[in-house]
Amino acid sequence: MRILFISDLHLHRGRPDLTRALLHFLSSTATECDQLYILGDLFEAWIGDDFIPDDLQPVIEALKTRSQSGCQIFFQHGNRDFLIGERFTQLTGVQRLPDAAVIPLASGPALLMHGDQLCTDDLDYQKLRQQLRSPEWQAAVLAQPAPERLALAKQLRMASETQTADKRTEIMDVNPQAVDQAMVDANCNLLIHGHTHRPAVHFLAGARRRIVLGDWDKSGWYLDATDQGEQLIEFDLNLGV
Ligand code: LP5
Repeated sequence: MRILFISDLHLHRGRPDLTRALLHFLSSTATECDQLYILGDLFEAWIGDDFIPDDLQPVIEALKTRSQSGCQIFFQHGNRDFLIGERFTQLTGVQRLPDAAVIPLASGPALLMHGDQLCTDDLDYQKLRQQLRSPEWQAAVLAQPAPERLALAKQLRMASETQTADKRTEIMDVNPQAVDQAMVDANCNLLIHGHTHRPAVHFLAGARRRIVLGDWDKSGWYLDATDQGEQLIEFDLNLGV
C-alpha cells in the first residue's frame, strides 16, 4: 500500500508552473499510489463550485482521470478553499474528509488536518475562521454573483496580507497544547498537516510525531507513506517540463 499526501499548492492563474507541476505529479508519481490525500489549500482562492476558472479545468479533469483509474483521492478543506463542495466531488471523484480525519497507516493511525485550526494563538484568524466556516455566512456568500464573490475574496486576501506582515511568526505556527490535545482526542501518535509552510518532521514526547507538509512554491513537496514508513520528499517543480 502506498499513500501520498500533499497540501498548500495554492493553484491560480498567476502560477501556471504550479498547475503544470500538479498535472505532471498526477500523471507520474501519483500513478504508483493507492491513495492520495490533499490536505487543503489546493487552490489559492475558491469562491464556489459554480465558478471554475478555465485555467483550473485541466486540474479537474486530471483529478477525475486519476480517481477513475483506481487511485482514491481525498480532500480536506484549507483556509483558501473551504468552499469546495458537492459539485467538485462529483466532477473530480475526490472524496471530501472532515476537518480532522483519522486514517490507518502501516505505522499506526494518523490524524490528518489542514493545520489552521491548530494555530490557536492567532486569535484574529480564529475569529475570522469561525465566521468563514459558519454555514449561514457561506450560504449568504454563495448566493452572491461571482464578481461580488471575487471582490470579497480579493478583499480578504488583502486584509490577510496586511495583517500577516505584522504578526509575529510564532503566533502563525501551531500551538503545542492544541497539537497535544488534538492527538490525544484522536488517539494518534502521528499528526500530518500543512498550512504553516514549515515542512519538517517533529519528534514529540511519548514517541509521537508531527509531520508538516511543505507548500508548493520554490519546490514541490509530498509525503510518501509505505509499509516501510513515512518519508517527506522535496522535488523540483520543473521535473515535467
Ligand atoms: O492565507 P494565508 O496563509 O496568507 O494567511 C492565513 C490567514 N488568512 C486567511 C485569510 C485568507 O487568506 C483569505 C482567503 C480568501 C480566499 C477564499 C475566499 C472565499 C470566500 C470569499 C468569497 C466567496 O486565512 C491569516 C493567518 C495565517 O494564515 C497564518 O495562520 O494569520 O489570518 C489573517 O490574516 C486574518 C486576520 O488576522 C484577520 C483578517 C480580518 C479580515 C477582515 C476582512 C473584512 C471582510 C470580512 C468578510 C467576512
